[in-house]
Amino acid sequence: MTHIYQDILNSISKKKKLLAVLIDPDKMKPEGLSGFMLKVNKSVVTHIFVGGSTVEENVTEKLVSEIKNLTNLSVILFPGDVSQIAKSADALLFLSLISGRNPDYLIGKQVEAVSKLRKTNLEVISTGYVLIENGKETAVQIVTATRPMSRDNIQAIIDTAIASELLGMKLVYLEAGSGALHPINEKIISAVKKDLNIPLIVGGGIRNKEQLDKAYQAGADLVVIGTAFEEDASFFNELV
Ligand code: 1GP
Repeated sequence: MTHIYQDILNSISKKKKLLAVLIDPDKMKPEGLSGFMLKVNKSVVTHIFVGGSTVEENVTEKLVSEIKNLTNLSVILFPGDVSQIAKSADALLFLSLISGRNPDYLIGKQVEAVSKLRKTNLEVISTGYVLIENGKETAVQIVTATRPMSRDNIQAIIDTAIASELLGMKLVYLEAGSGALHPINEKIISAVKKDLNIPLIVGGGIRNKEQLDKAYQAGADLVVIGTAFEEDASFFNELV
């Protein structure tokens, strides 16, 4: 069993900011993986997240084991569905979509996952997943049939994040959605961070160093970037 959560806490206590690259099994071409991973290994990326909203059965397991052969970084599942549980990964974000009111994504899928998790050694990290509107409809919203939270109602976002901490969750993930028009704004990040005592992940729509730095300055402990790396791998060099 890994100690990824403890390592995240240790990094935060040393004021080290963390960066995850998100690899979507539905989008990553097998022939492009080794070149992509070379760039990841040379970059400032600290974690690899694997997951997507619509991924075919069995694709994730194969991809994760190939990734593990190509890097020493921790691979953390960020699953859109139970079928994306892969035993060769190191850890799993056990997500509950607490911004929505769809029981399937609050607790149904989690119950379904347990029999699969029993057959793995994955470190399971419970995570309150908060989807916030970003200017366009996102895949998460469509697949989960939930509405994102309004970015204007910051108090409701804070209360949702704190509720997940009070429920005993270990991380909060503020999500604008993959390819979001507007990343989560600094006002929201800093307001949530001020009241929260567990690590804060921020992702969705971050496409340049300035946006990344703003997220860190506002209080994100770990930032997740997918699309910007997928579309232009030279983005890795920008982040030195
Ligand atoms: C999506 O937060 C992640 O779940 C990353 O989003 O692809 O927009 O970087 P991007």
